[in-house]
Amino acid sequence: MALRAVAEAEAGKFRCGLIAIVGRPNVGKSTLVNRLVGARVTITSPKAQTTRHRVNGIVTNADTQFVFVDTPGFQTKHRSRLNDRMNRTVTQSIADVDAAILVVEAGRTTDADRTVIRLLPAGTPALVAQNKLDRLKDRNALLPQMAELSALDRFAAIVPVSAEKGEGVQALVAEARKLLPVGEPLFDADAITDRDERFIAAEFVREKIFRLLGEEVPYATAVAIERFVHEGEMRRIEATVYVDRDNQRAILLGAGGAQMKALASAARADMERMFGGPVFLAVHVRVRRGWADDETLLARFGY
Ligand SMILES: Nc1nc2c(ncn2[C@@H]2O[C@H](COP(=O)(O)OP(=O)(O)OP(=O)(O)O)[C@@H](O)[C@H]2O)c(=O)[nH]1
Ligand SMILES: [Mg+2]
Repeated sequence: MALRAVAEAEAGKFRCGLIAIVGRPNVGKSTLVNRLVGARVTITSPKAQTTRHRVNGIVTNADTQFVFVDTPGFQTKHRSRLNDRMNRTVTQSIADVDAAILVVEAGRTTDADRTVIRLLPAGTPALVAQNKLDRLKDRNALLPQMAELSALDRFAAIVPVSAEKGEGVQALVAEARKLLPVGEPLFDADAITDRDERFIAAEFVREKIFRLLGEEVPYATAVAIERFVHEGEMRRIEATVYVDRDNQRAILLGAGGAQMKALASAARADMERMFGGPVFLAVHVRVRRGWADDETLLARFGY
């Protein structure tokens, strides 16, 4: 069948597929996934390297199921086994998807972006989202970036968006649909993520650490859920935050435990909203020197 005939025959059919969201750290990949899904399924913060896992955000409508695969920002500096794992998560994620969306910062292409472009498998159709459009004072600044990216002859479309404000996101979704194969849904129509409450609970704690603490401590922490039980309507959750050194433990706790109290209370509020019921949350802090290079601990954190 000629290509046009195939396209026409498939036009009205249900489509479903995985779309990896990739890019350098901090360009807004997770914010975009949350915007696409309409819920906070993956954590975000102003700091680079917030995302450490692959997380699916699922959107189902009358004719399509989109499985958006959030990935860690691709690192160009390898300093630990954790960083190696995060990069491996990116390369593995893009190896088994139907399409990819490269997220760049609107108007600014860097060498780190170019490195990510080289990682995209040749046969995988891809789009570019020029994100943070709301920050651009002059939209003409989009043009040189569009020219550079379209000259690569690699992308089916280049779409300016603001993940934060929502502008352009519907246009991106329309382009993304065109890249998906005809097929039955992989997840239930009401699913928004493939991750369970235990994972989400740990991530909400980690998000608060990234948002509330300075430049050092977030990168020295990992979170494990020790206990997650239902008691009637209530979820009783015990989390342990691992840090690398004693002084980081002190910073995390804060004077009289005030920092930890604020952190746990913000994480608990998010969990209650997401899980739709009361949560009792206890957070402990433990020092484990060198955890980011310790295979056993990394496995325990799911990295
Ligand atoms: N102004 C503006 N800020 C945005 C937009 N999208 C994301 N941000 C901000 O950019 C920062 C990084 O967002 P994330 O979604 O965590 O970025 P990421 O690419 O997932 O980062 P990593 O997981 O660390 O690789 C956050 O402070 C977001 O609020 C946008 O469209 N406009
Ligand atoms: Mg992220």
